[in-house]
Amino acid sequence: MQQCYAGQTGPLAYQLLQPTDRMPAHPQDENFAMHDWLNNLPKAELHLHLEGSLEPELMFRLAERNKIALPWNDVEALRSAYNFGNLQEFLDLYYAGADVLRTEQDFYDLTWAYLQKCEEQNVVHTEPFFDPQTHTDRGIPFEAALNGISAALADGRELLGISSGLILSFLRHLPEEDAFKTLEQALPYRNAFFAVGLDSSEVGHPPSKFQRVFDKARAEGLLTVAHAGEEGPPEYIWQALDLLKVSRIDHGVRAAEDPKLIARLIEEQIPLTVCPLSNTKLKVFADMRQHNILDLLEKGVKVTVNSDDPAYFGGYVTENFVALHESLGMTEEQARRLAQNSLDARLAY
Ligand code: ES4
Ligand code: ZN
Repeated sequence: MQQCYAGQTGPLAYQLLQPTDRMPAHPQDENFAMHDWLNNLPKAELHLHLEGSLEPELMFRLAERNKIALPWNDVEALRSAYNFGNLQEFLDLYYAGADVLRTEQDFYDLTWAYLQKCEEQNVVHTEPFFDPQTHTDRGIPFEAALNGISAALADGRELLGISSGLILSFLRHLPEEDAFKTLEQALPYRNAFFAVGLDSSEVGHPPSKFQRVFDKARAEGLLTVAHAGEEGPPEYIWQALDLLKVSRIDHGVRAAEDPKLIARLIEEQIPLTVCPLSNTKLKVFADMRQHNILDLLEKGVKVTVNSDDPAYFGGYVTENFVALHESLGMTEEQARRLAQNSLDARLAY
């Protein structure tokens, strides 16, 4: 019999809604705010770190449950620490926060909370990342993380009608050898994920460092994706395409500096999973008004809108769409194209 993970606020208490029940109303209806229209637009999320969806409230609850002392007094003190000058400053806090995740139930609760957000925002399909090394390096069994996450994704499919596929992501600041060990550890559960990815500190850790482990993953029938061109140069995007043979680029906004690369992304319709709020919170762009996502869209690049680490960056997918509307004047027609791109760029079914 399947173990019951959900508590009082779990799936059984949750009202079932099919995505098709909530097709968008038209924004010309005066009473219908753009926020609601964007929220109701059916969309897929293709760039989301489950560890980055750990909201401060849940972090404190899990710390209490696992008898862990946090270095912040309360949720407000923690939230006020969310001021980042760059990617590394964020990653330091993100790894510290992930320390409250200890048991299979913790990983279930984390994933279930994220899926409830998807349901609220009409995210009908999601392809989240998780970072096994963030947990195994702290002595947490690989199976605790994978089983908790997989059980929640299965409940999301069954109870919320949200389809999904999991991406196992390697930490690029660690040696390739460690990524090999992680892949070996994961292969007995080959059916629990469909792709491997590459994340963490980008600059100084080019995709070429992971060519052999990605070769091995592809030989096992896994698809590949990689973070590239977030803080790193366009060269890292070329490497992700040519050496790691990725199906999508995560972030990729620095491709704009290389016209030949842009031509290739358009020609081959390679999706970019862009994360606008993340990019401004981590100072990839100084201000949302400088973000290049709509320029890329109008050039014909297959860009999508994603939340990356929503608990840390100020919002989920809807809030990212709203920011593009408010700061860049994204139109209804552009929003539809961005949402359609996300559905077209799905890799897992
Ligand atoms: C990440 Cl924004 C970002 N970049 C690279 N690695 C990450 N892991 C979680 N968020
Ligand atoms: Zn990311």
